[in-house]
Amino acid sequence: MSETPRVLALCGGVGGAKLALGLYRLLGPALTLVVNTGDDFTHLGLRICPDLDTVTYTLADRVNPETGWGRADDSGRFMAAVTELGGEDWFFLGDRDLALHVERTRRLAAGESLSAVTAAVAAAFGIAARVLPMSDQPVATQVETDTGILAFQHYFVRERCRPSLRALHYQGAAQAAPHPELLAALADPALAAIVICPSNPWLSIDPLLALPGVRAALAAAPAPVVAVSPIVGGQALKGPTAKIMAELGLEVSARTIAAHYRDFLDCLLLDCSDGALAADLPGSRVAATVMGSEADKVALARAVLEAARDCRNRSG
Ligand code: FO1
Repeated sequence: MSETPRVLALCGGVGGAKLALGLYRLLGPALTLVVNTGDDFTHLGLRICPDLDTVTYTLADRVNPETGWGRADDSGRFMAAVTELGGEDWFFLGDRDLALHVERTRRLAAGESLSAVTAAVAAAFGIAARVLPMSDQPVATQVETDTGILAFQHYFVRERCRPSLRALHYQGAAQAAPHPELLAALADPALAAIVICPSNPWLSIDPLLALPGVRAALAAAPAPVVAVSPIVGGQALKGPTAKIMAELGLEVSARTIAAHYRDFLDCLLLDCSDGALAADLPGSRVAATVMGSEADKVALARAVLEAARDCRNRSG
């Protein structure tokens, strides 16, 4: 029996994790996920890695289905006690979720790498795919706004993305080493596909692309690069993507996503509602990209893998 060819996917939090789950259902251990850590921060003395946790909880069937982040069946007794003490309660940490932050903080303080901690958590939850932080060194996304520079979670959660965004900075990215397995996978001639999940390109994918050598390695990768547009029918399904694009002076369109990834992109999957754009975007194709049900996630994952196979066949 032939082995399932390996696939690498780059992803952020909630939106990206949906496609990650679809890919995982089809590929199991043949999937490697490299996850944005630009949103990570230290809060209440704990190291919090929201995108890694969202992906991990999603693959482990433990994610809160209402929010898409945090744990299912969680409670808020710790948070209520923080509020009672007049503490910082703007970032919700569920009681069961808290265990992961405490355990990660303890292991990091004992000298373990973020990769090792992430792998241990994935193993404890029975996840067969590789889940990797983009780097073991800290990178902190900073948001330059009309009211000053804000740390990512202060902008995203505390200020609910209200300040107008002017620019993004990925502090520490130039000094951080990309995860060695990311560079190895990008150079692997046997890799079947590189998938860019429908995460926010500026908030979730650009921190990864800011790591030394990643853009060049993507451009030189033997495997086809397939991205799924997070813009559907000229709008973001959820989250601040459309607002951010408008504030950066960009057209809110899948066309802008294609332009953003043009250095390395082989195929952009557009939603059916954006089918009219396909004629202007060479290499693009149309799929149902709105992922309500698990069947939708698997169907989109299948469309992504088919697109990659067609790219490989075309290039010989
Ligand atoms: N998002 C919110 O909008 N409000 C929260 O209080 C919040 C808490 C939180 C706790 C743990 C975690 O893993 C994620 C959490 N998120 C929360 C989501 C997170 O801020 C964002 O979704 C990502 O950083 C963006 O991808």
